[in-house]
Amino acid sequence: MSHKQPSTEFPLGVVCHPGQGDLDCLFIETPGAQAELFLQGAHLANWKPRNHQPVLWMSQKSHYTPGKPLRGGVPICLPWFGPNPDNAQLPLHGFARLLPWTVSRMTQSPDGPVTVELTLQSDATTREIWPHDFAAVFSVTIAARLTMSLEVTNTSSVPFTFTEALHTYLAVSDVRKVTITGLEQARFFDKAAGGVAKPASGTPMQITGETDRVYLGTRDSVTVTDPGHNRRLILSKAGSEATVLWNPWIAKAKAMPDFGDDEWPQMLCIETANAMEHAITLGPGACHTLSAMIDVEKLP
Ligand code: TA6
Repeated sequence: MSHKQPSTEFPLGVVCHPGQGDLDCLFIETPGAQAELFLQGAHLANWKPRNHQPVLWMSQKSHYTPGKPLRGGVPICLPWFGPNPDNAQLPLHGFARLLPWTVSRMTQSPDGPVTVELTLQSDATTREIWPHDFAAVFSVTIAARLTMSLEVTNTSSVPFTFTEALHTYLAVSDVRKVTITGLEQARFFDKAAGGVAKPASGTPMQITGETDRVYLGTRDSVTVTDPGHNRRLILSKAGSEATVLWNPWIAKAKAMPDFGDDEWPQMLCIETANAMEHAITLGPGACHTLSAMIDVEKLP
């Protein structure tokens, strides 16, 4: 594990040791929150702000196996979201979530929040799958507010195009009883309905069946009001033009080996993305940053 260790000192409250499945994991405790961050995929698997229940959902059936995606938390979809547009045999949501990332920096601000930066760079393995040179940096600040950013730089001499998402799995008391606001004015691509473009609904959203939507042209924050957990989750973002909403419901949950049959009511994915018509093209040396923030408020 030594090659993955940062050259800097570990901030107070951060330890690195094998997590589930013996995968290298940073366990982070700050005055405002606790978190678990796996080096494989730079995968945030837990964020629990002090005095709140965990905000991220992890499946009890998740794999914790080198080279297999974790089910839950915040998978990083990169350099493509969903199926690869040119080759359906390539891994869904790209390879970034399957590879070990390197801790490149850890800092602590005087009032306690810890920021960890992990890096993934193109190499012979990634070039075989995706013939471009890039550097990706995932930065996460663990505090009462969760702040994540994904910076992608084109380190080659020709332009490339990519799509991406922070595929955030939120823990909810019962997905049928939460209300989602902030997407009312956005048109969307409805994958659960077979892949059709639909106009903005104009109303807050409630989940009543399998849901798999890519909302387009979205910059506003999204709020999930969850009376069962007595809280509101507010997801804001920057550098992102798409928001994905996903719940597999009954049949799809059963079909996934790494997803418990009865777990679907307890999760809701709200993903900060650049996908479909919002794919990003970067010229040589250019970079793009997508950021996502989560705040938790108790209901009055
Ligand atoms: O973001 C929604 C989605 O693209 C769905 O279509 C669904 O398949 C999900 O991601 C999970 O993908 P995964 O590869 O992690 O099973």
